[in-house]
Amino acid sequence: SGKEKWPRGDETVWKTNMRGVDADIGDITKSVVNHVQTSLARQAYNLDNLGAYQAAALSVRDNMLVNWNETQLHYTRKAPKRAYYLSLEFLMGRTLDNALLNLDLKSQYKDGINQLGFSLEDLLEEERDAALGNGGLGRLAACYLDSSASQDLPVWGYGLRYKYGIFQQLISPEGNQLEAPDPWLDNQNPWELPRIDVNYEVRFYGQSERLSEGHGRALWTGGQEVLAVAYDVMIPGCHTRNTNNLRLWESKPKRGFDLNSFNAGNYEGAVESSNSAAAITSVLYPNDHTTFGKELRLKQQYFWTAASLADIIRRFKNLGKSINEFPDYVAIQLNDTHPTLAIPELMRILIDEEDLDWNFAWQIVTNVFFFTNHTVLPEALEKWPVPLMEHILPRHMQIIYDINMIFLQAVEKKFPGDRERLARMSLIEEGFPKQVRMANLACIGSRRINGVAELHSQLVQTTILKDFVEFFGVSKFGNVTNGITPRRWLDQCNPELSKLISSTLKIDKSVWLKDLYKLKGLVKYAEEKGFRAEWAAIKQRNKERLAHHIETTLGFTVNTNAMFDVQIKRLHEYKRQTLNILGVIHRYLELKAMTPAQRKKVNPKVVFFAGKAAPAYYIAKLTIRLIVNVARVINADPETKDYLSLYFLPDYSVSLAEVLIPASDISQHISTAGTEASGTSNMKFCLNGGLLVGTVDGANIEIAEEVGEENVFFFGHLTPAVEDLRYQHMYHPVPVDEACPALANVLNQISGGLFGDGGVYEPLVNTIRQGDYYLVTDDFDSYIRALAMVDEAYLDRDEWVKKSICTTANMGKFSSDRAIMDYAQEYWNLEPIPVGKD
Ligand code: NTF
Repeated sequence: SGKEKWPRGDETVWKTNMRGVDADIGDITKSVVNHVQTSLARQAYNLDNLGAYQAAALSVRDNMLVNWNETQLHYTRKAPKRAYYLSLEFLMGRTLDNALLNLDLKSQYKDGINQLGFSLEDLLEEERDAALGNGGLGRLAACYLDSSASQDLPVWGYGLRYKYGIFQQLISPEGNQLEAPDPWLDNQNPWELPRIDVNYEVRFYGQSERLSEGHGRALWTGGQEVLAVAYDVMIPGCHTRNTNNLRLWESKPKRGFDLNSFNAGNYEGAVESSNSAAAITSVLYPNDHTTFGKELRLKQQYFWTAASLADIIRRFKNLGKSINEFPDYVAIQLNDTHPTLAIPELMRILIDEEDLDWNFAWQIVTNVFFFTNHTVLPEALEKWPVPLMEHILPRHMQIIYDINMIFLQAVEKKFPGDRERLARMSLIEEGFPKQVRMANLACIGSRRINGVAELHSQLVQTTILKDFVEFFGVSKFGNVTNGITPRRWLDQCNPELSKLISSTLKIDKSVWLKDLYKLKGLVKYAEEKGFRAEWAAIKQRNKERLAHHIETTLGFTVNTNAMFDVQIKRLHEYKRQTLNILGVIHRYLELKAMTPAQRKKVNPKVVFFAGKAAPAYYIAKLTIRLIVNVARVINADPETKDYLSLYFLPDYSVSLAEVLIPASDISQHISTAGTEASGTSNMKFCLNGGLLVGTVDGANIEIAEEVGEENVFFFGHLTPAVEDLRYQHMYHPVPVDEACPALANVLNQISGGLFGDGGVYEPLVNTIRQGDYYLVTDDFDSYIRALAMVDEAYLDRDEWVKKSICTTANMGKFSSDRAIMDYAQEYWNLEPIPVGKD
C-alpha cells in the first residue's frame, strides 16, 4: 500500500484553515456566539446563564483542543517515556475558571462575555463540580494532573467516568445527614470528549484452564464481556501549550441487549445483562478509609485496570519496540491499592497473550509499577475474599497464588524457619474466608513504594510494611510529601492575594506560580506597615465574600468582625471533629459563666465545619448531628452569640473549599498523632495566609519546619506515646471525670440534654468514655491551651498579620510541582517534553 499521503486533499487548504488559540476579543465573542447558534441550537433572545456558560465553555474547550492535539502529536513524535497515574478518584471540581487562568485568557473572556451582556463571575457559578472522589486522595490526583501538564511532563491519568459522583449531602431539621445522588452529567459536560472508537472488551467470571505445567500459559474463556469506552478530559498546563489527558472509562454492554430473550418476550431478561454492564461505572463508592468486600467494587477495579493497561500497551506497541523495552517507555503509578489488580493483569497479558516466560514477565512488571500508600489505618487496608476473586477473576487468582508461592520461597530462603514472618508476608491471609492482601501484592509487584509525608513514610516502613523493608532493603521505600497546585489554591481562589503578591515581588504570576519558592521574597515585607494593611484587608474581604455566600445560600448573617476558625474535611473519628466540637462547647460554657464585662474582653470567634460522613458511618453522622444542634443552641443565645457562633455548612465540595480557605484566620488539623498520613488542606490554608492549629502529625510537621514553629499552634501527645496511651485505656482505664474534669463537664452537659435529648448522643459520648481509641481525653487540656494561645496571638493583630505573611512566604515546598517533579526524577525517570520549544 505504501506510505499514505498526509494530509489528504490540498495541503494549503488544510493549513490555512487550522485554528489557533483565540486571544483576540473579536474571535472570542464570535466563537461563543457560534456555539450558541450551532452547538446549543439557541438564540440570543432565549439565552440564560446556563446556556451562556455552556457556550463559553465550548469556546474555551476549542482553544484547549488545539493545544491538546498539538501536545499529543508532539509526544507521539518524540516518543519519550510516559507515566500513567491510575486513580479510582479524581476530585477535579470546576474547570472553566482554571482553564481560563492556565490558558491566560481570563481577562479577554471576561470582556467578551460582558459585551454579550453576561458576567463571567455568574457563568462560573453555573458549572457543576466534577466530584469523582471522596477527599484528599482524589484531590491529590487532580493537583498532580495540573502539575504534570504545567511542568510539561508526559503524564496521563486513568480513572472511571462515574455517572454519579460523591453523594450530595443534605441536613435534616434534626441535624441528620441525608444523602442524595449527584447527577453531575445531567446538564451535559462540555469538558469531556467521548471516544467511541477507543474501546476494549473486559472479561469477568468464566473459567481459566492452565495450558502447561508450572507457571505457564492459561486460557481464560466464558463469563461476561463488558465494553470499556474512553472519555477524554483535557488537562491544560499553566502558561504552556502542554495539555495532557485524563482518560475515564465508561462501561457498556458489549452487545445492545440479548435479542434472543427479547424475541421470546422476556424483556427484563434481555436488558438484565446490559444493565449489569452499565452498573459498573454508575457510582463512586462513598467510603473513605474503609473497605467492604463488595463485588461491584472489585468489578470496578478490574474493569478500570484492564482497560487502562490494554490502552497503555496498545500505545506502546505503536512505537514498534520489543516488549522487553516496556519499562523504558512506561511507568505506572498506583494511587493506593485500588489499582493493584494491574499487577496480575500485566502478568496475564505477558504470559497468556505475549507468551513470555514467568521470570521475564515478572521482571518487566516489577520495573513498571510504583505504589503510593496513603494511610496506615488498618481498616483502610484493602483485602478481597479469595472465593470472590476466584469467581470473578479466576485467572488472576491463579497468578496471585503463583506470585505468592515464588515470593514465599524467597522469603523462606532469606529467613529460614520463620513461619510467623511467612504468614505475615503472604499475599493470602488465612481465615474464613481467606483474603488477598492488596498492600502486600502492590508492595512486592512494584519497583518503589512511597508514603505521602516524612512521618507517614517512616510509619509505613516501621509498621505495616516493616517485614518488606527487612526483605527488600530500605532503598525500595521512599517519601514524596504531598503538594497542592498553587494555580487553583491561590491564584484562582484568592485573586486579590495573587495580585498583591505579583505587584509586591514585581514578578509576573506566571513565574512565581510555577516556582513557588519565589514567595520567600515576601518575608521582608512583613515589616512594612502598608503591606500588612493591604494583606489584612484582603483577608477581610475574603471573609466578607464567605459571609455573603452563606447569607445567600443558607440565610445566616455571619459576624465578619470575628476570627474565622475552620475545620473542613471528611468526618472521621481519627480526624477528631469531636475534639473541636467539644472544645466549642467548653468555650460556650466558659462564656456563660462570665459577667458581661468579662465577655467584652474575649476574642469573638466564628467556627465553621464542613464535611461528609460515609453513609454507613454511624458515629461520624452522629458527630454532624451534634455539631448542628450545638450550633442551634449557641447561635440563639443572646448572651454569648456575639462572642461565639458556629456553622455547619452542608455539602462540602471543592468549590466550597475555594471560598472557605481564603477566608480562614485559623484552621484545625487535629488528628490523633500518627493517623493522618499527610493532609493537604493544611497546605491550602497556610498558602492563603491562614494559621494552623494542629497535632504533630502528617504534613503539619513539615509545614512547621518551613514556616517556623513560632507560626504554628501545636498541641497534643506525640506519635510514640499513642500506643502506650491506648494500652492504658484498654487495661488501666481512668474515668474521664478523673482524667480530664473539663472534658467530663462538657460530656455531662451533652448527656444532660443541653443540646436536645442527651440519649441520642450516648453512642458518641461512649466512644470517649470507653476505650477512647483516638485519645480525645488525653489531648483535651492541651488542645484548650492551644486555642487560648491562638486567642492571645490574635489580639495582637500586627503580630498576627506578620505570622500570616511569613506563613504564605514559606510555603514554596508544598507546591504539587515540587512533588510531581520528585516522582518524575526519583521514581519514573521522566523528562519534561515542552510543546513548541524545539
Ligand atoms: C488520604 N488517604 C490521607 O488520609 C490524607 O492524609 C492524605 O493527605 C491523602 O490521602 C492524600 O495523600 C486516603 O484517603 C486513603 F484512602 F488512603 F485512606
